[in-house]
Amino acid sequence: MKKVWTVAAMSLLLAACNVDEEQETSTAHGGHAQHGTYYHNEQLALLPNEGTQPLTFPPLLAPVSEQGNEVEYALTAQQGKMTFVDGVETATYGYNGEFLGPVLRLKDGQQVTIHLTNELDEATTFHWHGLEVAGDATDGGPHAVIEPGETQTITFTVDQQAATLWYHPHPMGKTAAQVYKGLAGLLYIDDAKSEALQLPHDYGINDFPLVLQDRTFVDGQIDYEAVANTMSTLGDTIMINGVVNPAMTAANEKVRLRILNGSNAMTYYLRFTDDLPFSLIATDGGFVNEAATMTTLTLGAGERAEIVVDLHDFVGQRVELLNGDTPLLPIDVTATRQAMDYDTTFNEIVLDDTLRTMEVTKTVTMEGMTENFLLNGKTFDHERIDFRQKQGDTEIWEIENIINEEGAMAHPFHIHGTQFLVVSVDGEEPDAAWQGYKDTITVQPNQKVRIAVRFPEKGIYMFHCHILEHEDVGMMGQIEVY
Ligand SMILES: [Cu+2]
Repeated sequence: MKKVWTVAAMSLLLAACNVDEEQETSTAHGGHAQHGTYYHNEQLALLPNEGTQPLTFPPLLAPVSEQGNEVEYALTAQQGKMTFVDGVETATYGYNGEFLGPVLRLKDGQQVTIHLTNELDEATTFHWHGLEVAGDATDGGPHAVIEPGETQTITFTVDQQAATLWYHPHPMGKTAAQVYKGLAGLLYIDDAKSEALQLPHDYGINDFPLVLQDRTFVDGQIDYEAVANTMSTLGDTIMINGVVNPAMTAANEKVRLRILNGSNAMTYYLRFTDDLPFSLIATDGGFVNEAATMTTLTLGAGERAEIVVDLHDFVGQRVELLNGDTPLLPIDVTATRQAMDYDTTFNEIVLDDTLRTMEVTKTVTMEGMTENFLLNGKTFDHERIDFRQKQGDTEIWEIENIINEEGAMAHPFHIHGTQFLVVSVDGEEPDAAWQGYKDTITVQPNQKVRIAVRFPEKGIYMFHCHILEHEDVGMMGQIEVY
């Protein structure tokens, strides 16, 4: 048994407070918090979902043009209006709509052109989280600013395996507010293998996107400045795909849930009623080798997972997706389809001895809980290049979440422009949840994680904490890939 400081930041309604306590716990591997250790405080922040609104699914973005392998899209960041609270019009942001954005569905090998328009009153960027593209304006980091009224066009060739990625703004110091107001969308990559696999793939029928977010409404408004908390802006209200108090209906078959933690700061501890087992089939960057049966899954801010859950035995019943013990999403099961047998073998990821025994060449410490959020003891400087790495080379990075005088909390560590493999967690094999390609890992206090990182493209990329409040105050560094 190892002693770990368990410290979580919570905000309940508008009040925020720190909770410090020390607990005996075994080491949490692969982001799996043991029951009752890291999340009890965060859970307090979320009200149970009453399931009063039908869940909707974002539209699939239609291309502006498509010719053979070349496809062209247009995305506009704009202001909008929604009704979340009865009788109140809420000012929002959205992509090509009032709130959130459409699903952009690309295929491996496609030559893609996207016209990016900013119709907001403030500067923004369009970042493709998890997409392996050049680290220039294409990646959409804080350097790739698009001013109000401007349109910029990016082009790239999709060169990565099938995965559930996402897009969101990344302007320096403004990311948290813009995402909170509604700028986020899903980006699916399909490839020949994913199209051939036997898996639920009917969008909105048995293959459901779930964008998990939390908000605190102030007089019915999404007022980021009023609720912002540098430690972590945690809401009291769950919102899925932009729907407050959602409930969904599914047939009595195996359904696929593509889950994005699109929250600013919240970590979700996902499970189903009565600990119904489910299969993890994909992580951030693609399919896992073999479907992994589990009953709980931890998803920090920015992380994704694809799971398949079998609803065959629940006709006429309500199965609930939970966050710890709090209802997140009721699923009403109808008897309209039959459960099929699906593939359970997907990928051929090899974590060989070469990777396991390679020396660590880059180390990143993460620290901070209340005020000073630091990577390697520093805050972001756009004129400082923190690391350099050669295009195509694999290097072992060691990410450590250290405890300092402020305390400590879990930090989701994200690197742009790469899908990496977790080599070890505190010297041991990662759990199933971290055995696929990842671009974001939620590292617990005192945890040390080694990852094998390779950048297929060149440019300057960000690496940062994906708690957006921490990112905005500079818990971010830059790597130049040459
Ligand atoms: Cu952080």
